Amino acid sequence: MSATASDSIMETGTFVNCFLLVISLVIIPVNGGYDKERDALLKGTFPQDFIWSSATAAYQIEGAWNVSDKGPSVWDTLAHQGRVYNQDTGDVACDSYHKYPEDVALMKQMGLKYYRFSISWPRIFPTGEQQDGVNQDGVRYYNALINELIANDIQPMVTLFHWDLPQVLQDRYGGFLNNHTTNTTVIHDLFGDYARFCYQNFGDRVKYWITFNEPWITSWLGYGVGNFAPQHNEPAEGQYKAAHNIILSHAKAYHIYDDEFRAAQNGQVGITLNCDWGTPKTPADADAAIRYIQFSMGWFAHPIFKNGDYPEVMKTTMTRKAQEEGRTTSRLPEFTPEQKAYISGTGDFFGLNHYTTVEVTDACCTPIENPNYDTDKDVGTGHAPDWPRAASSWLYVVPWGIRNLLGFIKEEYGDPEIYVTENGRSDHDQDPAIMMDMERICYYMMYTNEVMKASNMDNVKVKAYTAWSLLDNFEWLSGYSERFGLHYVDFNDPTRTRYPKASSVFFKQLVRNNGYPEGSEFTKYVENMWYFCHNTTEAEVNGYTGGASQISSLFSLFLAIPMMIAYSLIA
Ligand code: GBH
Repeated sequence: MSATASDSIMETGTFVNCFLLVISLVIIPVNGGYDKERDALLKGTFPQDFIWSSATAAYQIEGAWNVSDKGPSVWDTLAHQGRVYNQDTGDVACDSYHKYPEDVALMKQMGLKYYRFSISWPRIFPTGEQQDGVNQDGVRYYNALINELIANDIQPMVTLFHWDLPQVLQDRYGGFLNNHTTNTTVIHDLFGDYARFCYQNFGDRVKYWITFNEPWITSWLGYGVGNFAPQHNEPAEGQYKAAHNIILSHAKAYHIYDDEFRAAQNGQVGITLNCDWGTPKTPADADAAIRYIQFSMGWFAHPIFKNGDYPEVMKTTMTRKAQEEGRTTSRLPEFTPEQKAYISGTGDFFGLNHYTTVEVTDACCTPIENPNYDTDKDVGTGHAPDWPRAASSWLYVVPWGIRNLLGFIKEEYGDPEIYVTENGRSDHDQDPAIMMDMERICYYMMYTNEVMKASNMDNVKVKAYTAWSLLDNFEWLSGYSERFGLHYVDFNDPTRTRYPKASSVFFKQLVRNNGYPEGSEFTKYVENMWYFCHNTTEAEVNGYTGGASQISSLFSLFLAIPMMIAYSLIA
């Protein structure tokens, strides 16, 4: 198979279509749950200027962890301590530091006009502080990547912080734990300086900036639980202090753009928040479901997009907890009135990373021995038995969840412009590799259709959809064992050759059609696939789990062969 995917799989795939239709009708689905009305295919297209993109992050793809003067990040440290599955590290990853022209070529091949990537702070400032020196090779690298994108008519969308904090900042200042209650916190200024440097050097060509990717992760997993870098374990308070600092650092970076660059560069600055949709298990759990969302997305979105302050339910809950715990002050810090004014309205767009849905139950008022963010919420989370699963343990496939979440954001935050900055599905790293990644095709098909429903039926201002990820890459604590890519990367191959998966061909057609227009060949293909996509599990398609039945393996064989034929015709 060569690394060039042609356009024609959908057009030549009639045989495959018929075959799939027959298969779907013959095999009785084990995992049903198809709701005829809710899950029906919507035909139509996205608005004309809709942004189709794919995403990556520096530590997950770049490699070159110590070339030139790059400083170590907290993730280099964690990985080098052997804390990742299989002792994997991001030392080489996809080697995109050297192979970025190939990455750009893959996007070009897919017809993508936008690319979301992140800049590694310690690759620019090795210690995190400009006064200690700038790594010019790092600046050259991002300039070269950006120029290559522009030359190929692909707009860069840049994340300033995707978790790879300079290790030196953690050591010197405690990273995002630094002095969280004062107004002169060093970390805010340092993040501001870093943002300013990026605007100065890249802002003539970069028009979309994302300050932080998923501050929830950095706060809770990085400074609360401590299983993610920088591995600070303080589950009662660490996450609240870190989040407080991150929100203020975000606001600083926003204001710097506003005050010093917006007039000349005319770009946009937002933040990307992750949120699972929380659906109440019973009607009695409705409040709990809202609380779940307010404690995750609202924690950051409420201050930034609403009124400069934490959600009311978070504040009252934490005040009550303080009383129960015999504390004089809440573990949730307070913003001063000046800070509230400074934070409020600091998002030109609302970046959303969404993958999955949880079923929420009210777990109110259980006694607390070791207070922590998980029990603070007074909720329990689970999953309905008929939700299909991806390779990542937390990823259940519930397409309608994203439509609900988009509607919630519209209502709650005053109808902001929403950029879906990540959405996608993982496969296991298995042999033979999953190249005919039907489950991923189904995922993108179903989720983008729900996004289109939000846009066209619910009038949510969704401006962008971004697939995670362009490439298989370093999946944090899971290392290379979970693959999210539209392109396969062989991590045992020193040249890190990229191979398009079937999903990249599907996605290309989706982009070209800008949705699911009535009457197109592509939409006919999708119609034929629709039922199949809503009624299979990973086990049935890939025969992966130990308990896979005869039917499952037969099924995967019958599915794989015609797909392989169709695919090899175009390779
Ligand atoms: C995103 O996070 C990241 O931005 C991206 O870098 C990553 O590669 C991608 O998703 C895929 O994971 O079971 O308690 O450990 C996704 C949001 C939320 C998913 C936390 C994993 C782990 C919950 N993540 N979740 S836990």
